[in-house]
Amino acid sequence: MEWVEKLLDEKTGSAQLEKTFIFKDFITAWAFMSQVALLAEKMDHHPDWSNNYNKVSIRLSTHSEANKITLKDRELAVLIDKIKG
Ligand code: H2B
Repeated sequence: MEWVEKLLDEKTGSAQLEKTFIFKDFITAWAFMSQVALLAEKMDHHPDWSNNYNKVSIRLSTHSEANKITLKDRELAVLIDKIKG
């Protein structure tokens, strides 16, 4: 599955990139989240995300740009995909 661009508000144009990653178990999902967390901190760009056992759902947008999708979100998305492998 690819990243999906979801429009959140037609008036403001706020939107987010969304993707759900599925792993074999919780500990593998958590290892992935740990790597993404370190990357996000390095980039000063952090995901909104949730975890349910072996599933990690990630949403990316740029708060300082009216919660729109920017190059920073797209760059983080590419690097997250690389971590997933
Ligand atoms: N993460 C995301 N996803 N979007 C942002 O606009 C953002 C962030 N801004 N992480 C950063 C931190 C900002 O809040 C700090 C103050 O630099």
